[in-house]
Amino acid sequence: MNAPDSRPTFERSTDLFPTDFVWGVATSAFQIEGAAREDGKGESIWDRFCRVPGAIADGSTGEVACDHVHRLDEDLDLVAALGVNAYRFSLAWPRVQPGGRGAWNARGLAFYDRLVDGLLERGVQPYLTLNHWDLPAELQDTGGWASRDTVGRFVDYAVGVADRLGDRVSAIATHNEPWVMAMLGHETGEFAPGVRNRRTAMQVAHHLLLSHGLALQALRARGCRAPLGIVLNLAPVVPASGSDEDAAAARLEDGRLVRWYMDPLFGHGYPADVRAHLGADTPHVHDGDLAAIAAPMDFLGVNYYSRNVVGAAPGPDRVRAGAEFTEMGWEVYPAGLTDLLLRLQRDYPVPPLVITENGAAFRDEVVDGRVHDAARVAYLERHIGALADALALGVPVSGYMVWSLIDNFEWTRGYAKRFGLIHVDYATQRRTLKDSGRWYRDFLARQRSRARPA
Ligand code: IFM
Repeated sequence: MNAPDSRPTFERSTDLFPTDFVWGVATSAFQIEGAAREDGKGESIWDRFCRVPGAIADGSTGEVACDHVHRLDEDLDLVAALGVNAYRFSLAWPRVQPGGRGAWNARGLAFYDRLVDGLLERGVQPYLTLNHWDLPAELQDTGGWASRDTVGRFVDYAVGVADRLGDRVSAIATHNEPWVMAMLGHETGEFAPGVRNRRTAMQVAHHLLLSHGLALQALRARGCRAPLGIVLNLAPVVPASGSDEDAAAARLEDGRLVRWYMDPLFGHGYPADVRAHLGADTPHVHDGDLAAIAAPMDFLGVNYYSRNVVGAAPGPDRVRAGAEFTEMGWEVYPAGLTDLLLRLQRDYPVPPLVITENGAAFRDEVVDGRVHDAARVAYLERHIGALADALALGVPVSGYMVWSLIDNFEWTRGYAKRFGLIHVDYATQRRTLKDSGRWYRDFLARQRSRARPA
């Protein structure tokens, strides 16, 4: 009989991860790069939006951010030192094609050549995202994502990038979180470009999905061999009480957040209940659009932070009494990741799933050269444990990436919210590995040691 395994549950459950599991960290261009007006880069809608008085909580911008463009080698060394085997980053479209159409910027493309080659030299797989929100401002001037013309511009951009980098990257995601771009950018107007119109928001969501599907078709026709997919922000949506009203509100919110994207991506078209709710705000869909959106994907990226608790009327909910919250005000709810993954597998013929973002903002301070972010360590450990649970139940998950490699520009919250495994002192640009970064590094080393023959 084998001796009982006396290791802690977390260690035992993480034995489940296959030795070729993709472990990574993630960032996005606008949030870290800086160099906003250098080397021929064009203006993005976020460059513009940051100048709107009151738009960003601390009045900050992405002009310098983590100064990543000037510190590329140092930052890639930090990626490698964590022992990850993948790094997810995005291209700033206006850095490589300043106006969003026509001429390409050789210096911008050269930067991403260096980034991709630098990862490969360090044994790290590049996971490329084409659009993490920073649309060229010139395209906004001609209607932005509300205009069907932008769909074609995006497909051209995707083909140009894939022609240049596609042979060296391990994955290409078209868009990051279309829900955010559509709803926060065009319904509530909290995010760039700051439009407040539900009809426009739903048309934007449709154009994002359409451009995703057409880009996949175009890249495959071009012979691009990198696995292709999209990244969605998803969450289990839970009613705030047992009332019928709250159940109906949660069902509708699930429709707007999850089914509005998942259903058409997997060939079911837009959900009827949400279309009925939207009425005249339902987007205009051309013949053939839904077939294009349903182009088969090689992977689906899932960004998970928390569950959504939804009630028919605003007010406190009992569901989360006693819960722990991050600095973003998001509930720490690891079981939601297991629930979500099981639900995706149950309801859709999903391709391999990659957790493309998971992480938390906490109030971090450097004390004697260390950042003791025990709450983030606990968050990561519990979520990786929840992922192991999903794996044990047979969900096809092939990767997990922490958001984020490094503290960065947290959109309308400015620099005050810190998600990094690495702390940034923005006055000096000094990087300090947090305890969570040490923890992840050591966890990954243990994962690697399992891969070696005994
Ligand atoms: O920082 C963002 C990221 O850009 C997209 N997903 C959520 C993160 C935390 O808010």
